Amino acid sequence: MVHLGLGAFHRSHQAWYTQHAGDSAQWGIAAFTGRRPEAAAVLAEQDGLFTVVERSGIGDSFEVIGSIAEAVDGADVGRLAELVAAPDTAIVTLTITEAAYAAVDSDMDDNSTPLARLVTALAARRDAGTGPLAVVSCDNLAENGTVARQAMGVLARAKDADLAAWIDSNVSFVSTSVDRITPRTTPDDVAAVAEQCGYRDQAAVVTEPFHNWILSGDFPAGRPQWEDAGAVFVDDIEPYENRKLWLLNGAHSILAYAGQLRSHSTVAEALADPVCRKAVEDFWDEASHHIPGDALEIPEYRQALLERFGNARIAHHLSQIAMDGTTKLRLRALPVLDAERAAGRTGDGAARMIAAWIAYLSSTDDFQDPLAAGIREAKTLDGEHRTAALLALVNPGLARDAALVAQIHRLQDPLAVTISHA
Ligand code: CS2
Repeated sequence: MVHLGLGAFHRSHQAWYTQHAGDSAQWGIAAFTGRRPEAAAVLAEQDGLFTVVERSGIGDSFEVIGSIAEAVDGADVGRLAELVAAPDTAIVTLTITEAAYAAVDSDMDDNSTPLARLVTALAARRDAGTGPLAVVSCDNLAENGTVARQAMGVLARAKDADLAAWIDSNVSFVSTSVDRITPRTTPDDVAAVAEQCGYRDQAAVVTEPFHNWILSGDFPAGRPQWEDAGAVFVDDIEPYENRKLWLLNGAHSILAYAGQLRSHSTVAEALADPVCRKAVEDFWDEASHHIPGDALEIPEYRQALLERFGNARIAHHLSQIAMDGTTKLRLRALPVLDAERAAGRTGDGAARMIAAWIAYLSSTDDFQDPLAAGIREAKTLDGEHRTAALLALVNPGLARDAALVAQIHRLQDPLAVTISHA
């Protein structure tokens, strides 16, 4: 397997699942870095080995994971092409961030983005004649396999029409819903492993005991028996994706923006604030109208989320979740807002997530977003003009809807949240 986006989440999720597959001895991962190229050297020095610390509310357990066979700087497109072209390679998994799927209209040949690099590597596989394989998106997007296929299609067509046709008939794009709360590793985490295990592990990763992986699609060149580790293969992934993206990730975004406005720094702290918790539950009530039926056990799922978010032994920093808001809100707030308004309701719960983002941006200049330049420009405006300009970055249609602009503007004042729900 080849992986793009070697970070904490890959280590606690796909690498962990592969280690726990019944046939794990037959598989190894060559993992390429994304935003943090230094991660490759750190892991390479440890022969790819690292510790997964499962941190529950009452204690830690430690396990060394050996499924990463090679860790490579993502800029090494030569090595990527060689490995993707190799006959033994069956799967390419992706954790490249939600924003990376939108960034496909940049210069196609410069190999600076993960998907452009993958197109180059797939050309090498076509030339080598090593046959079909699966590309498995593990980013928090609805229908992420389809989104990956479309983005790759745009890039491949710009490069060479034959390659686009080859990808169409040889690459299976698998959609997946992934879940395991895994904050970025901190020096304290490294120290905890040193103390408990007696060795220094710079690539250790702290995660919750919970893990979930739902997959839908074909693996023409085979796959590890991930079901042995709890992965579930389904025909229709959409309800699972929506449940996870809206209930978990949507709540995270509310907590990230409203929580920081109210001076909290972690998910557990924000959830313990009744104002933030009410905002989350209001949004969940709205979202639940649009997730089908009993099979998805929404009340149990919500209860489990409250417990997972409440695990204060995991310091999940709101600042990490807050980044890339324009992309995340499109996926987490807009579908619920649209569905609620189409049903003749206000959508205040979803609108409040967007309002909290705007209020948060108004309160800080320290944010990260693919549309940061546009955000800085919008912030030079005041009042409803600012609200409209920021909404336009999420979706231009929102900004043209005067009633919605006024609604979201009104919901921004965190005091308004307090007064209406206290
Ligand atoms: C979070 C996710 O940072 C974020 O946007 O919402 O990383 C979340 O922790 C994971 O999807 C949990 O599976």
